[in-house]
Amino acid sequence: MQDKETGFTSKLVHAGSSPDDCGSVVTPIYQTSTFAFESARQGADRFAGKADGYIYTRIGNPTIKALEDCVSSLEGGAGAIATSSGMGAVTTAYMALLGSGDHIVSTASVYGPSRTLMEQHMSRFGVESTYVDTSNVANVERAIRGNTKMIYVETPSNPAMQITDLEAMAKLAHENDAVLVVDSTFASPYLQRPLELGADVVLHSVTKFINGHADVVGGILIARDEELAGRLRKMMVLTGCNMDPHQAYLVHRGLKTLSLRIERAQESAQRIARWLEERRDIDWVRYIGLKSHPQHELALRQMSGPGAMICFELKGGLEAGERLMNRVKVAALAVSLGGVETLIQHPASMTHSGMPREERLEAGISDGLVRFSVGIEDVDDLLEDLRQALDGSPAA
Ligand code: LCS
Repeated sequence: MQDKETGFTSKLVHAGSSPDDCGSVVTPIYQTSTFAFESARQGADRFAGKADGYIYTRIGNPTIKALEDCVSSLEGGAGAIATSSGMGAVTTAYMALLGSGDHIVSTASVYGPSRTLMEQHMSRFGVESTYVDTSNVANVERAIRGNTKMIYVETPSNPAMQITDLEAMAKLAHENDAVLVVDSTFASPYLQRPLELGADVVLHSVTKFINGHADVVGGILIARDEELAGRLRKMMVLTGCNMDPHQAYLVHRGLKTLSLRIERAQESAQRIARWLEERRDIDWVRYIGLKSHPQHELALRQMSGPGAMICFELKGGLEAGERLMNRVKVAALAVSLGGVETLIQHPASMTHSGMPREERLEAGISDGLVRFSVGIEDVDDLLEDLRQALDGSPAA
């Protein structure tokens, strides 16, 4: 069956894999650094791009390719490039598509290191940047300059759950001869496919929902067309931030259950968010699936579901949040997200502690904001865990 004819979950299971000579139904781990040529001519032709075939694992490897082909098919891209980490994907996108004198407009509340890399390091190579609240299209319009070459958005954003209108961003980018790059980590391809909405490049930290089992760090870029995919691959190969075959095998294995995992976690997240919203000791809850989310409608127009990420603040602010985080027993107090296990963390002192406080507040990350990544445990256990942590007493 052709990939195009199958549904999303069938693609998850089958796309990219083809039985090897032994008939193995999963792509084996080609744990090799290099591939022998049949002749000097064949080696030369592969280097010259005149013949297909593998050369060296930093350039390409069958286990890595199986994962790349699967994710590219899920996103509807022309090609995907797996990287050592999500930050490897961010670095590759910046370095491949920007140069000295270019300008980028980006989401103020992007994952902290994506912004730090741009403002503190790409700037040393002459790349200019403006960070705005991209959930308001007019802010982006105002920030665009003659030398703007990239609009880089993260939607939903980490951890503030701000939503950026991808169709509007694609239109703005293309009217200004810029590319639209979307960090879609929080949604995964199951809930959001930015290329279908006009984006040029999508990237993921596969550490999160795509792998889903908290045992691998990795990243991936997916390009709209082959020319872009080629530029991104060349940069990945030169910077050396390739994925490893064993890493690729684990990510591909985890990926196969993406839709099942998200469906389960999302159903629980919806219940937990509603439960939190009703409690008097919670100041506010932000979850895309709640009508109280300021961009509930836009989110559900460009995403097929609200996902598994919730953020909230307790009335007692950070102190109360710390008490909650120290008391949970089922949820783990840990950074990262998107895995089968529920995780809780405090962005202001953990994932986003590298951001100046003023920038953090502007990005919607208040001092007391707690981020909750819902896993696939029994929802009643998660609710009871939160209840005992908030009330500080066992159930009567
Ligand atoms: N993009 C987003 C939206 C992320 O959340 C992260 C990591 C990255 C890129 C970078 O990916 P990595 O290199 O870690 O694979 N976010 C993390 C977080 O929220 N907690 O720990 C890591």
